[in-house]
Order: sequence, then C-alpha cells, then structure tokens
Amino acid sequence: MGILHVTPDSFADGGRHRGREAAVARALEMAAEGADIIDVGGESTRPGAEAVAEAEELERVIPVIEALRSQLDCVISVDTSKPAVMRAAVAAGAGLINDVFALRQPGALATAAELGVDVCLMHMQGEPRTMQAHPRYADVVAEVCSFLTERTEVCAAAGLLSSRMILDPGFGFGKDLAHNLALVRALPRLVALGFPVMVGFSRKSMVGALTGRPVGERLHGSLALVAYAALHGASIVRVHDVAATVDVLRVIAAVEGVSGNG
Ligand code: PT1
Repeated sequence: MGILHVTPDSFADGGRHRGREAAVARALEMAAEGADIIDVGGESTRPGAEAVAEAEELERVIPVIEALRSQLDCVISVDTSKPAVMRAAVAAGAGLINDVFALRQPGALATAAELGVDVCLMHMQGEPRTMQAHPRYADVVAEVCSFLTERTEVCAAAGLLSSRMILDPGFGFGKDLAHNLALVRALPRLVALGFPVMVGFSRKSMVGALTGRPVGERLHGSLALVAYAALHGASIVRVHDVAATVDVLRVIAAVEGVSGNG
C-alpha cells in the first residue's frame, strides 16, 4: 500500500489544482513501482496533527480519487474517519476504508456497513493531537488484541462481513518505543486472530528512535521492519517508499517459493 497525502500546495495561485495534479502523478508512479493499493488521505493523523474540517477533506481527496479511478487498476483506499468522506470516496471509486479510529466516530460504523467495502480497523490509544503524551498499558499486546477483536465483533454485529476486515495494531498511535517493539514481536499473535494484518512503520519516529536518524533518512530502518513483518505474517505494508519495499517483498517471496518462478 502506497501512501498518498493530498494537501493543498499552499501559498501559490492555483495551489489546490497543483496539489491534486502532483498527487495523481505520485499515485501513478507508486502503481508503476508495484503498489497494489493506494491510500489516499487528506487529514494527517501523525502525532500532534490538528483535525481537518469535513468540507476541506472532501475537497482534497474526492477529485483525486475520481481522477485515479479511470487511470489506475489498483485498489483505492481512503484514509479517513469521517462518514461523509467514506461515502463520497466509495462513490468516487474507493474500495477500502482505512480508519485509524476503527469506525468509532459517530456514524462511521453504520456508514461502512451500508457501503459494503473492505475496512481496515486500527488500534489507537487516545487521539492524534495528544496520543503521544502519556501512552500507558498494563499489557500492550493483550490490550491491542482485545480491542481489535472487540471491534471485529461490533462491526460484524453492525452488518460488516468478517471477510472484509483487516486489522492494524497502529504503530506510533499512543505507543512508546517499547510498546511498538512489543507489538512487532507479537505479530504472529495478531495474525492468529484470523484476519489479514496491515502494518505501517514507514519513516515513523520508532524508526528514528532505533536508528538515530531524521525523517528523511529512515528508509533502511523502515525496510527492516517491512521484512520482519512480512516474515511474521503481515499481509499489507503501508509505505512511502514503494519501489524499495517491493524489492524487499519480492526477494522474500522468492525465497519462500511463492514468486511463481519455480
Ligand atoms: C498506520 C497509519 C495509518 N499511519 C493505518 N493507517 C498513519 N491503517 C496514517 C510517528 O511516530 O500505521 N496504519 N494512517 C500515519 N501516522 C503516524 C503515526 C505517522 C506516528 C508518524 C508517526 O512518527
């Protein structure tokens, strides 16, 4: 899954148009590099990020999804927690709702059930603006597993198909380095819950903490986590650096004998 941030190109005339064009071009590039899914997001959920208004998020992501639908044969994912954005994105061609709130915002669960597309349910402690202030767990792995299991049950009761659910432990979402590492080590337990597991470490502060490197120099550390996750059962990796990640995954697939090359 390639990450596509759609933000207006500020301080320039026609910034919105240019921002859209740049996003579409980057999506096509990621598809050519081997991405199977493009995750389109108009609201940052990184630590400390402020919320974006619904109308603004719609203006950012919907025209890009519309443009991509006709040019791309990847699955288009929408990274949102807002029911109106989910609805418009699916109407525009999105086939996956990636919700860092795991459909806990008002109206999101009923909307996703009605839309009938795939959903990624992610664990987060707190909310993006403040989640890194005091992450606290008695047993982070047990708590993440029980949260995700409960969300699959709530979603199933609301009418979502289990076969359309993907789980994500939410690296960096209300978790310190020890919590994140415990969850990486516990990937087989997450996989054992019986759903495809998605992971996102790309350029995150956990990679910075482990390597001592700034955000622009975290590719190699991110790839190490991609390889570890792939070898421990993760099904989807959410990344900025698609070409490098595809190389890692192709090599692992070949060694494991699933490449189709004998
Ligand atoms: C993710 C994810 C996401 N991450 C899913 N969706 C982000 N399903 C956005 C840092 O510590 O992992 N899974 N959507 C981006 N969020 C973060 C969080 C970015 C933490 C950076 C950090 O640096």
